[in-house]
Amino acid sequence: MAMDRLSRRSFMKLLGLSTAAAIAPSFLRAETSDKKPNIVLIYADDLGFGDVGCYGATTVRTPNIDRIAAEGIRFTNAHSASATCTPSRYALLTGEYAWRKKGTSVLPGDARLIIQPGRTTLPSMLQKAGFATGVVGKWHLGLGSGDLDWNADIAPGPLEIGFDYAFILPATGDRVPCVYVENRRVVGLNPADPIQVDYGKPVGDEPTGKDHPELLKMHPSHGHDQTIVNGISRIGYMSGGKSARWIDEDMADTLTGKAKSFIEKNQDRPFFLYFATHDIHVPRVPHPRFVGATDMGPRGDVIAQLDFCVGEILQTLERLNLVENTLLIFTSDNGPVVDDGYKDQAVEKLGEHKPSGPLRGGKYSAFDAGTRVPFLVRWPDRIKSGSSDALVCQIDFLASFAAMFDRSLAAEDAPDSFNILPALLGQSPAGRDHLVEHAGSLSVIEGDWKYIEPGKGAKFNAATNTELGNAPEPQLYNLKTDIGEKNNVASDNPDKVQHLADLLTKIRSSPRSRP
Ligand code: NG6
Ligand code: CA
Repeated sequence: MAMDRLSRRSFMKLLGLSTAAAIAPSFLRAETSDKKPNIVLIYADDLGFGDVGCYGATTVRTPNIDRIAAEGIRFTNAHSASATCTPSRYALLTGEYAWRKKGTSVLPGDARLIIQPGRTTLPSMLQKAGFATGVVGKWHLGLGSGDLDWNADIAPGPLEIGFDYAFILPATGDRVPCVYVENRRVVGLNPADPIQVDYGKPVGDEPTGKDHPELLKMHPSHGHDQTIVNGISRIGYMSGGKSARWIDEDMADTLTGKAKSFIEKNQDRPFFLYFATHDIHVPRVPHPRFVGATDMGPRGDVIAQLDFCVGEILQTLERLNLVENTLLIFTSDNGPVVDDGYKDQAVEKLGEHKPSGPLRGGKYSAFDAGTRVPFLVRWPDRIKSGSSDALVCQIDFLASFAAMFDRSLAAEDAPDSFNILPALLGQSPAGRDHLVEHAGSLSVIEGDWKYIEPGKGAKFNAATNTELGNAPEPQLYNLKTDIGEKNNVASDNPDKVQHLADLLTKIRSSPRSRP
């Protein structure tokens, strides 16, 4: 007889057992593994391949993240779909390469929603499969349909594309409006002090970082000199909403608290939580208890803070006996950057730490550190721990989970999402056979080879100190023998170059790459 979670819990109580998952009799465990797992996706921001202990970092301790690696699968060739935030998140939720759609690059905080309500998304598919769906944290996919009034209902947004619950930062920590939106409303807004937002010209009489640097507790190194909120100047102008403005120092705790309550509220049914942390994006403003947690200044300290927040999620799952049947994913939206626009000592205090590990480039870059990111999957009921070098991408979650829950996809759905479930669950060493990476130039990886198409973009960004990977000539790297992309072997392998250039042309000229 099928037993739902509630009755299973009551049954365990009757037996006088509290930690059901750990010590459940075998007939109950077998029953558990036939159930839909919960899915928790922890999506860090700007966390690099080398930024955490389980990928080689030694100057910051990340015991909680490392624990997921030890108990799950640590992927070494896993990618975000793009080297910046908005396009990665667009692809993650829609299963479509963002470069196919105009208007999907890094968005201002007053952009309209770029995902069409009604289309199949990762959360809408899971919602139809019976999951409670929630997003907590950074959104950065636009809100409303143009000329948004922040003082009224904010829609369309997450609730219109498949989430039952949302507690979000509209864009990024460094972009106005600096307020949280819960479902369709700004949290804590006083109607007598309405919010106005503008990305073109100043609004109200709020001081800016440009005119009043003496008011700043953290100074910009590039950009970020418009409205000052909480002593930090941002991108964009806002006025009003004083009672609703966030305090950066409290953001990690606020978001983690909301993520934990979502898990608690939905513990008795399958749930999907997309927990998109603000850490370790700029401005890096850890809570005072993490200040000095590392010797690397704020960038290191917010890694420690991120790890603490991950620990809170792990503990919540443990407390609620949800560990065994929760598929937990930890990854990042793009690669690392050291100076991303604030003078926060990240450069001066970096020391021996290598945010990109052995890879070349970082955030914004066509070189592999742009998209190759930490990627861990843990599901004690079904997955044996280990590591995998399968080629996988976050864009694949939609097709993979659709397959897992027997949801069929229409031809136009998730056009670039592959079912890589066997790789995700550690049952197969093979993931995708190819992947298009997106930064300035497009690249394509197939097997050991990576081709970066010729492009007119700059080779180097001095402000962020990033090798962008663009070049006027074709680039070809053998990632197996040259993971650092040091030797362009295009001229020695013209056939390979031609083959990969043709593959890229084919993918680009057809509306989908999914089989
Ligand atoms: C850049 C910002 C950077 C960051 C990035 C988006 C400046 C000078 N730089 O334009 O600080 O906000 O956009 O980051 O303004 S992302 O992770 O959301 O893609
Ligand atoms: Ca990012």
